[in-house]
Amino acid sequence: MYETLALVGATGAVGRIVLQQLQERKFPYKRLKLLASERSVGKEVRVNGESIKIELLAPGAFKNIDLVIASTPDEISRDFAPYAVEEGAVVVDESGYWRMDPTVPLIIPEVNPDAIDNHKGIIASPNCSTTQMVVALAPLHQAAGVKRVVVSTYQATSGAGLAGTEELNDSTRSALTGKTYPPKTFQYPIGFNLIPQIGSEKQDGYTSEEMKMVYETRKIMGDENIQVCPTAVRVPVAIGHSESILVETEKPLTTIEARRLFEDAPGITVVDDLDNQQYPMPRDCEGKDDVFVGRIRRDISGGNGIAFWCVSDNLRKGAATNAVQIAELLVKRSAAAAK
Ligand code: 11C
Repeated sequence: MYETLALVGATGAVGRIVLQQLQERKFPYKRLKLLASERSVGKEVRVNGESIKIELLAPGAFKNIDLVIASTPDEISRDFAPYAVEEGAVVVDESGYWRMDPTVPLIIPEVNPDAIDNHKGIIASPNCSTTQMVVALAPLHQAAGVKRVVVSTYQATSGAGLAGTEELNDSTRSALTGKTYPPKTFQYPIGFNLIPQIGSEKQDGYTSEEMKMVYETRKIMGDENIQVCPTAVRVPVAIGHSESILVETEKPLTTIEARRLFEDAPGITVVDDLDNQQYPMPRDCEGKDDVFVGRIRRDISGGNGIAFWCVSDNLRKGAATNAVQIAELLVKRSAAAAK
């Protein structure tokens, strides 16, 4: 049923990985169309040994397309997704535009796969910093009920696309050669620096990136009572978001219980042996699809709290991998329904 596929945004930081993932995971499509804005039309992209020309993203482009995976800025998604659905396609969207729309399921396949059945043509994939946190919180929530989360993120520059990574390189090079660097993508030079602002001011002194972590977490976990206090920070790392998370649960959890819950959960790899200096780091997680959890310990400040450290490749599980997993889930569900 999902045999003809369109990818919107194939040349972006995430789109490139979606293409790789479709091949690596042997996604069962018969025909692939690549769509983009005028700037990229006519460029050729090699997929599975075949050269595919990028076509224009415009009304009419989705006729005879079953499934779309899209990695575009919010405004592009706002404009094209409705006509893609009208033309008969199901859209798996990685932008932020549709995520909080009550008619659009927001899906992490390991966490809330059943919510996909309510889709009306658009399915949203969460923000990268939300995805890795919620994959890690889900098993704790199921066992002990998550009440409150305090999270600080250490987010890679590739979260801002190819331009973010270029800016990390240029700004680091400038700093090393004593030159001044005028930032273009970030608010300040990111080389040898940290920037405690991702996105713009949204509410009560929290940024748009931070508020995504609040609202998307509640929607995916299906619990409006979960309280999240986030601080999102950009760090001079190219790939791999890291998060320091303190979670307070309804029922108490020991460190051993929490570690076992993480170990048994799908999509999580535990790397946790402080004595032997084993914990997840972005360099080790780059190119991998799991969410990595370590430094698991009880909250010594009191209450039913577990503190841990969580790292994931923001371009993979944070974006491309989750979107391709959503597409796989659709294929699986439609095959099961056809039986
Ligand atoms: C960042 N998390 O690291 C952002 C990028 O809503 O999908 C992804 C933004 C989004 O800058």
